[in-house]
Amino acid sequence: MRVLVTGGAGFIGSEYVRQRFDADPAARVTVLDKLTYSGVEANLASVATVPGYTFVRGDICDPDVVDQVMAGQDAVVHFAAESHVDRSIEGAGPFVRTNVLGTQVLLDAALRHGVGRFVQVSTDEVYGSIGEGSWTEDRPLAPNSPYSASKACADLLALAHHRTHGLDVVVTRCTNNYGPYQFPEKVVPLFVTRLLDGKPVPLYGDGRNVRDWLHVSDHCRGIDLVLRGGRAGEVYHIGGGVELSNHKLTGLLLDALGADWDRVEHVPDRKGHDLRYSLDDSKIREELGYVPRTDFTEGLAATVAWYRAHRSWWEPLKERAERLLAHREERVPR
Ligand code: NAD
Ligand code: TDX
Repeated sequence: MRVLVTGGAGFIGSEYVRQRFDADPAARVTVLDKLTYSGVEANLASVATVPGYTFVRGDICDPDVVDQVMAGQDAVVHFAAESHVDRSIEGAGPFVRTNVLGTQVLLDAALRHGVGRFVQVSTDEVYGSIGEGSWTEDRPLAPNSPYSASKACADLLALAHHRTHGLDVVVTRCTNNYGPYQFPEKVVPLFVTRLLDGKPVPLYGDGRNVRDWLHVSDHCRGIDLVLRGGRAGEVYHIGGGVELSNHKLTGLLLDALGADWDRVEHVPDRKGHDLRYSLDDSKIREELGYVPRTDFTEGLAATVAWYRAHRSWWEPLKERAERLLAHREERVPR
């Protein structure tokens, strides 16, 4: 199967590509990535010389580039996106452009080239926030941030291409990922790298917001199951089954780094901050045999150890990651 992976130089996309070549060294994968601030070509260094691997630097919003790379592909796994909620609050433009327009450009090209399957990688955030219980795949979308609104829009466009044109589309929606190679703006790598640098960590609001944590390798195995066995036109949830408040997560990270609560700065809350996300993922478990394999305690310890051992990976990215933080600090004096 020839697969086009968009956003393959990012956190989750690069794990997917590495995993695919680990499973099948003869795999054929083309990565299309613009290398925005969060794209790091070195994330794919371990596969760079594999014969079936091709890297194309390009924008998913560019119809000419997309047309060229789409030719001859059997499937698309679409990760490319603007992915950080806080950045979408600062400005929604790039989110609408890449997440909505870019997805439409890809869908149109996939249709034109008769691509056999299109996997739209999405998020639990499209449902909004849930106080109790868990969302099933048929729940209405009610996104709250510009990021999640743009992802919801992309999901609907993808499903519309299935219903209108018969394009073989499947949508995956997952919970919060953690693991190696995550850009140090998201809460786990931001807190770990700041603690390693002896700096304070900014905990938003009262820290009671809850997220469900999914190891990136389990997420990518789930995506691959959906690529191969999911039913066209369907949505599949991929969960981690580990719900933690941000306060609890912060405590675990402080313990892992041997730091105390005096390193935590209680900062003003994120605007429109969703209280809790929770997915019911029994559909993928029952239909496709998905089971997350990574124990959270072990996965988090391994992730902390990875950041400890890979300072040369994250240090050059910190300036890009923290520019937003610095900008916010200027606006909201503490
Ligand atoms: P990331 O920010 O680490 O990676 C995004 C990648 O997309 C980067 O390599 C970037 O260069 C590329 N990209 C951005 N705009 C592009 C464009 N216009 N053209 C081509 N490439 C472009 O993000 P991630 O955390 O790896 O997320 C991947 C996908 O998974 C996204 O679609 C995101 O919405 C979704 N997702 C992420 C999480 C999470 O916890 N990280 C959870 C649920 C869903
Ligand atoms: O500095 C911080 N302090 C803090 O308290 C940051 C960056 C975050 N937080 C809180 C906000 C959230 O409740 O931690 C929680 C997790 O925040 P993020 O890492 O920014 O993730 P989240 O907003 O939950 O979104 C993530 O999961 C769903 C990804 O970034 C999305 O791409 C994905 O769709």
